[in-house]
Amino acid sequence: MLRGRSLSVTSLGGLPRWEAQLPVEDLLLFEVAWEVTNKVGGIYTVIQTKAKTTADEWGDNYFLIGPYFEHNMKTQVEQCKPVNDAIGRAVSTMNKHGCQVHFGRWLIEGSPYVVLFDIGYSAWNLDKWKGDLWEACSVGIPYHDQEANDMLIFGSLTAWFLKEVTDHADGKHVIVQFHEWQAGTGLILSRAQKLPIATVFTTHATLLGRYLCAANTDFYNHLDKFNIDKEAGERQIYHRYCMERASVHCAHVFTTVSEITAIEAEHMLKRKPDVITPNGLNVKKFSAVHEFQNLHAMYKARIQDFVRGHFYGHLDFDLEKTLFLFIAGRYEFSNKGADIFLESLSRLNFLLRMHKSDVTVVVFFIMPAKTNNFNVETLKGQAVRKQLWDTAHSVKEKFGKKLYDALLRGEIPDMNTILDRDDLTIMKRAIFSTQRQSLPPVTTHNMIDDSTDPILSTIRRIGLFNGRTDRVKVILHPEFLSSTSPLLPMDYEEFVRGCHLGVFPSYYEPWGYTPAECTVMGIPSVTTNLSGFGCFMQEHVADPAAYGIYIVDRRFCSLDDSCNQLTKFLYGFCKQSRRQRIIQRNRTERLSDLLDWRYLGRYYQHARHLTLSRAFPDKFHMEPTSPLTTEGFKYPRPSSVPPSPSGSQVSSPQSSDGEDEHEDDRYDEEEEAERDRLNIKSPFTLGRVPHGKKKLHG
Ligand code: U2F
Ligand code: UDP
Ligand code: G6P
Repeated sequence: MLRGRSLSVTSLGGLPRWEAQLPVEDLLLFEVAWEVTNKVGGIYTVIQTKAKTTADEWGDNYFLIGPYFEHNMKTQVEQCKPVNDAIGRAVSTMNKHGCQVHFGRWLIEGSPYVVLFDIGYSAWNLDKWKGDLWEACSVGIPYHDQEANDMLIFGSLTAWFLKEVTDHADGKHVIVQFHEWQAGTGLILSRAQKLPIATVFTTHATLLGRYLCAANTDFYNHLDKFNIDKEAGERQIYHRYCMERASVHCAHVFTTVSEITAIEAEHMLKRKPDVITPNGLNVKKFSAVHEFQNLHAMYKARIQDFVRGHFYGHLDFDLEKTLFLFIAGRYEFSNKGADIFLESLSRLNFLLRMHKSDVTVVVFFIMPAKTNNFNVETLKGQAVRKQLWDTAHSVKEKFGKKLYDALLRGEIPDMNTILDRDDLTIMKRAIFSTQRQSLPPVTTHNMIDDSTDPILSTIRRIGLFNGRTDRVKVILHPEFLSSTSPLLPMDYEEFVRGCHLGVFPSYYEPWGYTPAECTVMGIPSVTTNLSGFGCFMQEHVADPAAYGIYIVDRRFCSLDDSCNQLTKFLYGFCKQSRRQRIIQRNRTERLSDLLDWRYLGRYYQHARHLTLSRAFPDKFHMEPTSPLTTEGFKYPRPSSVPPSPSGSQVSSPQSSDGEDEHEDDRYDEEEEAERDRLNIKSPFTLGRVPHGKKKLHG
């Protein structure tokens, strides 16, 4: 097995400053991932959101390599001819030799070039490629693991392609960044062939970390105690683990998405990452500062409508005093923290009832599971709501017409007779139709594994059945959201904007895009100190809770204490007035700059510098000089917050009893924002890589 150099971790704060910018016109940059144009999970979000800043910097010298799927190609890619000669030759040579390589522009922001390999079309060569991999690193792949076999085909095609490109690169140096073990075989095979490329391997999670956490092991306290080969073998992922570990050790530069995953990687993969590359987003700022608040109000109204239908016959709670909470993502019950969320909801329900709170909490679980479509009761709810709406509308029309006629005659109509007996009958029948024998359903779909489903089983155990007296109501929507859904026609972004709080108390979360996405939309969220995002916020924000980022401690305390802390956060959130929530949302949104690729992209730039200097030390003998000055960069505590908060409630915006004073608040908040702006330098102005004059080539 080829071994990369052993290097020290470069922490976020201590990122070195390079003397000059890379001469991108003399370089070619490739990023390889299974999720290029192919949405599976978070890596797609990384690549898709980063494309704009990378394409802006690299122009026509930036290419993404991924798998070809007909549907993805048809819907996302515009086919075109490669302008670059080396790429053009590589594509046509491979196509002449029995492959199907597609080239085009990915129709996303930045429209980067993509090279897509048809995996099935090249499967004829699998046995030979298995031999190549065995020769390169003595890793064999069992025939029944189709996914691993597909990854081998993908990697072999990638290495072949890179060979063709480097053979005709015309003096251009090539950097290739491979994401996750799925793309890693390409790296192993390229290095075995000694291709002249500078490589970066980025892991977004480790295979063993994911498996061991899902098995409910006390992972973080036993990091150095696992017999990793045995664990991988017992889970029948030994060959995948070998592919992952070989990729890590073959790379010139190894990176991961957070400090916490760096520690995990050091133990599970036996190499310390060289650079942490935190995940960013493509942040769009609205021209009007309060636009995102208006969007919240608009989409909240849509969620309220759904809730009206879902809880028909049981709408004895005030929707204006109802808070919408949600958890969303892959259905990994304990890794994603759905277990402690449910436990805390049960405690929250108790607290709200005990304190006779008039606040109701409706909690959505958006986690895909196997279903047999929507259930009848849920669909009926929306039909009943629509029927009531239609009844109200037709009675209103009749009423309006009679009123209008009376006014034309110069009369004030008699309100007691303006509605006739028929109208009253229609209305009474409409009300009768809202009677139901059962409680509002806990799930919107017929679940295939209803009796063993972990969320439903826990709900049964804690008894959160949407009863009238429950202040916490639960709705499991076991499918990702879509604007074409007949039930809740909203896409995920609209839904998030309409909610009050995202709750992501994950145990295993290398980064965690969901709370980051909430932040840039100005929606507060709960995260943990075991998620990359949570640790990043802890490092860069002085009082995260004041900014609407609640960080649950899942690392240094017991499960019960974590539940208590989460319950405290939730209860504190429920006690906020509308005014406080508006102020808090404004603060949350102010953190967006920190998560923008325009800022975080620099860590990728750094990794590229580093790999060039290691792969081609004669040409790129660049050594980092002074550290970048992001060290110690922190959003200060908001100016209106008392100096020493002792809990979430205190560090929340100042209390007010009024519920509808938001117009005034905007003024206060603008003042506060202005004061803070004077204190905070935007992260963009800190530690900019200077435009260097120095020539980089040796
Ligand atoms: C990390 O997340 P990943 O997306 O890399 O996690 P994977 O396990 O590799 O892929 C997502 C899985 O979820 C499934 C899909 C994959 O097995 O089949 N899935 C699904 O079944 N249905 C869907 O609609 C969506 C996904 C990491 F864990 C995060 O913390 C990071 O934020 C992320 C990016 O760095 O990488
Ligand atoms: N997501 C989505 N639709 C939904 C719920 C979630 O597209 O209905 C997306 C969400 O926007 C996020 C991703 O799923 O980008 C989950 O990413 P995260 O990093 O939180 O977890 P991962 O699945 O990568 O471990
Ligand atoms: C936004 C809107 C306000 C609305 C408020 C409701 O700020 O601009 O008009 O009153 O949302 O906030 P809430 O937290 O109660 O949903």
